[in-house]
Amino acid sequence: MKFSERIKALFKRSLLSDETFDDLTDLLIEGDIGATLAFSIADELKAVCQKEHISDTEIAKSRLKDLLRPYIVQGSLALDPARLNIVLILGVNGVGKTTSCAKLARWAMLTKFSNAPILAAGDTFRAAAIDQLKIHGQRLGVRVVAQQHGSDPGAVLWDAIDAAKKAGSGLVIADTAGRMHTRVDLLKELEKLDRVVQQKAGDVNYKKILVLDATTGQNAMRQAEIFHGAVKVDGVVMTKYDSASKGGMIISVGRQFGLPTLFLGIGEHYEDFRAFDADLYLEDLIGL
Ligand SMILES: Nc1nc2c(ncn2[C@@H]2O[C@H](COP(=O)(O)OP(=O)(O)OP(=O)(O)O)[C@@H](O)[C@H]2O)c(=O)[nH]1
Ligand SMILES: [Mg+2]
Repeated sequence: MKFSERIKALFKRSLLSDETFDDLTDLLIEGDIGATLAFSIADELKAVCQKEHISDTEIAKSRLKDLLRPYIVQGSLALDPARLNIVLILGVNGVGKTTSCAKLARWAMLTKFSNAPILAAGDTFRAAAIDQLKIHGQRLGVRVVAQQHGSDPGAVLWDAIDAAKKAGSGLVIADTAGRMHTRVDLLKELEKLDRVVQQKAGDVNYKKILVLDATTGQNAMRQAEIFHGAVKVDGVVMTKYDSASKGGMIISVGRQFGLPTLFLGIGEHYEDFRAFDADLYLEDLIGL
């Protein structure tokens, strides 16, 4: 059952008993909002309900929403129309990085931020990755800058930045290889790539987006900690929100690391991509 449906079911009980609040704690923990926050939110809600003599479960649910809202960090990508924007897409294997690159390129065209974004095939590690991005580029009518399999991702990025400057394109979206957050060598490589962009790119608006898969739950916390620790991430895309029964982990990530959520991936198609809206997310989560 979806998280929101379970919250709904919980509040369908006619009585707000101690058990209700205990069950709420469990449910919030299972929903990945983090144990500490789950306990404190359930306690606060109980206190509010007692103080205000709330017995109506709908009102209690709405108070729950009020209590959770401050913990949801919404952000925007903050692209700069006056400069070249470079967006580096990062994350562990298979979370949806390449798909998100393509979705983001489409989003940039749709919102008229850029009619000619450039995709950089920075995943030179996995054999099929370059072709995968090229196929997206063809479908979307977006130029893809790539080198051979096995080449240096920094060099690919540098090519893409060069091409964007020459073409007057305002936006480079760079795919990167999936790397497990437990592999120190791969993280070092990412730090190097980050330095290359910072040193070589000049006056650009440089953003790093971490892709987190909603179905991985609390493991996302560790991923955020390590990637953010390595290269200072600007925000998060939560993918596969459509296949997750919950999605509370962005609340923990926002609370723990101050990382805003920028977009939600809600399916496999290009259009299954939304700028993150904290209020809508909360309504969906709590099931209002
Ligand atoms: N349901 C759903 N599937 C998604 C979403 N985003 C990506 N996917 C799927 O997840 C799978 C992996 O996506 P990729 O974009 O290749 O992931 P990646 O992070 O680039 O993978 P690696 O390059 O191997 O690390 C594909 O089957 C995508 O269609 C999403 O928001 N919802
Ligand atoms: Mg990929």
